[in-house]
Amino acid sequence: MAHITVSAGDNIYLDGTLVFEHKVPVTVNVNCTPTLDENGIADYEKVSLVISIQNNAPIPLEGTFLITNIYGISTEYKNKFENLSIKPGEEYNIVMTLSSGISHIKMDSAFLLNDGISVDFTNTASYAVCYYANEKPSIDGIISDGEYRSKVYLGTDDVISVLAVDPYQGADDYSANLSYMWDDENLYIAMECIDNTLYNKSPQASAMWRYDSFQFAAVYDPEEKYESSEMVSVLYGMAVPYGTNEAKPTIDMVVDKALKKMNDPDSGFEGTINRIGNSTIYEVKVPWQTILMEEREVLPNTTFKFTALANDNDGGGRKAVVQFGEGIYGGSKTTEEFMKMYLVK
Ligand SMILES: [Ca+2]
Ligand SMILES: [Ca+2]
Repeated sequence: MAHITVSAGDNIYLDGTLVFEHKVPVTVNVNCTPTLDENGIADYEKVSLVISIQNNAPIPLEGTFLITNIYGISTEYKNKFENLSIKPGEEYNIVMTLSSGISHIKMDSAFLLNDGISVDFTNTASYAVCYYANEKPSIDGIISDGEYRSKVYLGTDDVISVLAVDPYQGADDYSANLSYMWDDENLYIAMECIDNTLYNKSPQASAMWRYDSFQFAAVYDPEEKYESSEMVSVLYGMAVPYGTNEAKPTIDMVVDKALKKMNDPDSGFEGTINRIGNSTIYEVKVPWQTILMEEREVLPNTTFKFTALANDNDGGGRKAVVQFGEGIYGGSKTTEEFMKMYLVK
């Protein structure tokens, strides 16, 4: 609010109060959750996509909700919801049941109010299930058939997973398959990167992100009690130890809030970097002790926040990344953008 007076000498041309008002009368939220069966047991193979349209205005919200695009799902869906009338302070939910295989979803939508105003929205949501390792994988840089129970392809058809700088030439240039599992002691991750040119010899550990390398960050916080900056974040790749000429697999701690340092020789961390044909495979065993910030058990049917990213350099600097969840590339290092993974036994 501002009081404005316009005058010249004794003449007053304007003397009044100007009120600037900005109100978004409608908000849209998108979430993915496992579907509950009739006994209230979560079915992790069936995902519910819940779109909540909230009326924040003091008067009823009337109009049409239009979904213009949903990236990341293959299910047919209804995209036009006409004659909606949402009471003040209330919300209208659209629920879609999707098959599994969902990881990132991006939705563009609009609410067309009956008075002619249109409000546009872009929302993202994620869904991931990390299955229990009934048999421990071997950390050998080879991903055998059936070795991992949870897998996701991070490729060019996904609007969120590939961030490329020109000249990016598609899936053979850079894309990835991420595999993961958990058990009572460890988290297991294998990132297979399809990369036409290997360029991974970093002169020092902290610069590995500029070369072909792998990064991940995690926090076990099912109660959501930690700050968004509290996590463990690491960089894994090939770096040349000081005073030598040969690059070797190296782990560099970027953010470390855990009970035990992952790069301590006795932490229990194991990692392998392997090159097979046009693929580079990063396979790691990460003890929960190097992620947990306090002594506690990691339990099934809880959530775990995780993000992984692989960097591509083909000789001219960092040119592409593939990511699973967000929060590393943008440099924000906030757990709010991580994947919320359901730990399932
Ligand atoms: Ca293996
Ligand atoms: Ca490369």
